[in-house]
Amino acid sequence: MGIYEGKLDGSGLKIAVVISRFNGFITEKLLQGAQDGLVRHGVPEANIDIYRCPGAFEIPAVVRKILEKKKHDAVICLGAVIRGETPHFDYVAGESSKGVGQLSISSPVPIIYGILTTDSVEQAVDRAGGKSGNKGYDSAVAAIEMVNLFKTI
Ligand code: INI
Repeated sequence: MGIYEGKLDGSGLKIAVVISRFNGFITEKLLQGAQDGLVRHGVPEANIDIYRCPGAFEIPAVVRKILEKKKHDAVICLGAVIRGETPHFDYVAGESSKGVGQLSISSPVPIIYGILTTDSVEQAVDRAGGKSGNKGYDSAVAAIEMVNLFKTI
């Protein structure tokens, strides 16, 4: 019997972060959390590459280009899709999660889904450094764990 799990040691890892500008007052907080989580777990600041794109819809395409370059140990996706009065929410949230999900299954390196999909601005604020923590920080920790888990498989 073997039990395999990833250590939370980010030393030497090279991480790509894809962040969308839409709802930037939320996504910038997620980015701060992600940078904090990476650096606190040993990822050198110089090894973090940040890629900005317009909205969550564009995130999967950026991830695909990053994967082609084979330069990173993991890719973290950060975005905020907040439900409005229009059905746009469902399309954007659906396409971004489907796109990132599909890439993640076939990717040789872990891809982390740190895209908030919330019913209200308040719920997004809660998850971007508010009372429910910071999903960016959580995504950083998940990325490091997954990279190290992959190494054991
Ligand atoms: N993009 C988001 O990241 N979050 C949203 O809440 C959002 N809403 O609600 O419209 C959003 N739309 C823009 C979309 O991601 C694309 O950038 C745009 O459609 C251009 O392709």
